[in-house]
Amino acid sequence: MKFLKALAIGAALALTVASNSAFAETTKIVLLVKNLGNAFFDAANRGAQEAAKELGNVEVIYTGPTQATPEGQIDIINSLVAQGVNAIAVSANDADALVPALKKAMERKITVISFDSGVAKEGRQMNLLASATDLIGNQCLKMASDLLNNQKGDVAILSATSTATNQNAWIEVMKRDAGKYPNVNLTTVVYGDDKQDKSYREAEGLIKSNPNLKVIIAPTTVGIAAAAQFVEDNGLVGKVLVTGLGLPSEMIKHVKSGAAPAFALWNPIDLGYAATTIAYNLATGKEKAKAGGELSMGRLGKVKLDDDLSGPMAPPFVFDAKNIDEFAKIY
Ligand code: RAM
Repeated sequence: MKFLKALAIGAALALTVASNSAFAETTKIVLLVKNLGNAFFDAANRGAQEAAKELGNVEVIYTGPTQATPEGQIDIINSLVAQGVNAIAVSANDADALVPALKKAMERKITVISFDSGVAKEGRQMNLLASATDLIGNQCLKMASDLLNNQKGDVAILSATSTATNQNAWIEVMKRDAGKYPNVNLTTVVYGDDKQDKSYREAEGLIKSNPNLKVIIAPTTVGIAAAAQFVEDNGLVGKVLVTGLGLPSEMIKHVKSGAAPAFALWNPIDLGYAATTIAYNLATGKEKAKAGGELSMGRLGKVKLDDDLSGPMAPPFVFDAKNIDEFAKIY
């Protein structure tokens, strides 16, 4: 009898220990970025690691392909599904191509969200936008218009990859709203694939093929720095001006040289922090993504979701000679 009682107590104890340890299990959240070697995503990872520390018992796995291709991301998603993780937060190289692999992940109870560059609705539980798409597109047009200084001029776009969800959405807005900035004559769009060398050569191509080109808008941190470098290397400062979306730490020298007097961005550290916090809350069942609902972004407040289950963070912020020293130290 005594023995049986001891056995029962032992079993009960084992159960408690098991359920406690299951509760204390580490939540594995993957930050799957467009490509590695991009300082913008390295900054987002800093925010993701900060969120992991704050949440406790969270491991953030920072990964991505070496080239910004959907194929590279699909291979990684498939291996993450096989290995078993709790959540994937992806910045997509293609809105649709990733959907089948991500659907498989969700069938295996892996939480999937997109951030920065979105996935189509059926391939994720929510999409975190750095900023409202209309605001970003119009900010780029306004900076180009201001740089033209009341003169009419040709303006070309140097983008990232041709399938990037975020850049394509911003370019669509720029094409739609260019008429609101009458001195901006939008000419062409080229793609540097978020590679420094290809972006540099594409900037060269734009300038050589159009002697009247006045401004290059590069809505990518890789493209804008490469274009400004080309302008500087070829003594074209003042003749062709560069603007778009850049990382202050990479752009400080180009602001100082005058190649890129003003550009915009949001805080990439906050973006990674928010994506990780949202992924954690969804993966642990603390929150659910609903159209018209809100999700917590920890120290950053809440994001409101639209019918597409997408929601924007803060408006873009403009950097120029007045504030670049301060921000280049941070990201
Ligand atoms: C590049 C990437 C990223 C984009 C920034 C502005 O680093 O393309 O997706 O948000 O630029």
